[in-house]
Amino acid sequence: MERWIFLLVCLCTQQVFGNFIVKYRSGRMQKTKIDPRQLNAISISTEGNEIEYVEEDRVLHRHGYSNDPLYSQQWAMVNYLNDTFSRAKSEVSSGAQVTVAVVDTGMTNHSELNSIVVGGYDFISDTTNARDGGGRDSDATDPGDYGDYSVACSGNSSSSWHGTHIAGIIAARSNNGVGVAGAGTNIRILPLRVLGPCGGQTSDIADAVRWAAGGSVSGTPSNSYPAKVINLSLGGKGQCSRYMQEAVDYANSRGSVVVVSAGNDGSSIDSMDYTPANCRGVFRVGAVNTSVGESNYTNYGKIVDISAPGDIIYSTVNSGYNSPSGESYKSMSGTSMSAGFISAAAAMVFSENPNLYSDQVKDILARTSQSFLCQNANCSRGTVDAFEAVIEARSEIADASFRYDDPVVVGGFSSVSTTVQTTKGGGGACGTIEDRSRSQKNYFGSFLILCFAFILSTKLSMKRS
Ligand SMILES: [Ca+2]
Ligand SMILES: [Ca+2]
Repeated sequence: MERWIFLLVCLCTQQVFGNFIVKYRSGRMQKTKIDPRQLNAISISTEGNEIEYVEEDRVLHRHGYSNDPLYSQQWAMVNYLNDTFSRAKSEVSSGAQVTVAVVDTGMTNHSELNSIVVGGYDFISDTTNARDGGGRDSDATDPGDYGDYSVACSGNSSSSWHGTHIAGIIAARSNNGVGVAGAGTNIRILPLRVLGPCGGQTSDIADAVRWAAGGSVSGTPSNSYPAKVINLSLGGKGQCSRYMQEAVDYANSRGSVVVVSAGNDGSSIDSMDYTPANCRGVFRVGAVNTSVGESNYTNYGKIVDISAPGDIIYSTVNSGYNSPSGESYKSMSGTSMSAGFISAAAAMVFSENPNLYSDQVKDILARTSQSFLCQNANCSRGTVDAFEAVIEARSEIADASFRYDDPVVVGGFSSVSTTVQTTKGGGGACGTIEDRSRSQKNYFGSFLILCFAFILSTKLSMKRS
């Protein structure tokens, strides 16, 4: 008897689940939840007003959802600030193309990136650290930053594929039925190789920044793809080098935003010299975790401009342990990843409004950022809201005289030095503190184990009862 009542309730409620559009010949439209089987009743009740057609009142969703199979694991796309990056991508879908320079370990062959990679250059001067048989050249391919007998300075036994990971965060192809979705769109990636197994020399990194912005560097051909955004997910302790400061100043004068990760020491960089985050005119990025709270490893301080997702970020890599092999995916954590998200957001602001000056772009990103749970007294100004930034950019009028309120000024938190430094840490790519390589298979394995444990516990409890 109870089962029949349940079935009856189901049938009754089923009738009101659908929404329908009833269009009358008179032109009138009526919304109804009435089951189509009762349409005769409607027709009669409207006193002969003839129905032209009836159709389901379908619910449509905004664009920005993804058919990329790893998308559900990209919390920074799916769960962060009401999927702000996906919404921003929808807003700028018809915007201008923007070049983002990824100054990092170089690039590997990857179907999620190949079609958007342009130009590129290898700026590593030291032939041992270069691991490609020579110094600077036009091939930005990442041969791997693993440590071995020839380069004992590396702390990594395996290669990080850090540059490929950052590029994927910024702009991996979306809705192509493969892998992940990048945080940005309308982006071309200019890969510039500066980090080898032993990190990278400041002189090489600074030259890459200058060249990325369209400047000339002795011994290199001109750059056909000047970058509006330059991503530096790297750093090391020390004062801002004068040579680096000159390169950053030049990039800013050409209208480029230089995005720099704040580092992963869990320390205040107001009191600890950490570079190039302490250089004047860079845009410094800290990390937030999956709960949109300050990540426990992130550097912080008044000089940190903005925060972005940094924990467990899925992106493109290579499957090779040492040398490149096939394309792959894995998650990494760190302010390096956060910088990638800011570069994507900055690129989309430029895409929406290509006339804006770099100081305006930084200001828009900082101004539209959202508050987050801060463990320390001096967190960044907020965590990035890419959608709000893009909307704000739409109505902003280009202003060459506008100056972003940079917390690092001449004679401020740091001074410049003439020492050329080697930036080391984390296997060359400082900013990555964690490497949680998990294949889909591993997730499926964990799922099976959980299911098995659940069934077992259910059977055990059933036996007891
Ligand atoms: Ca080389
Ligand atoms: Ca994809």
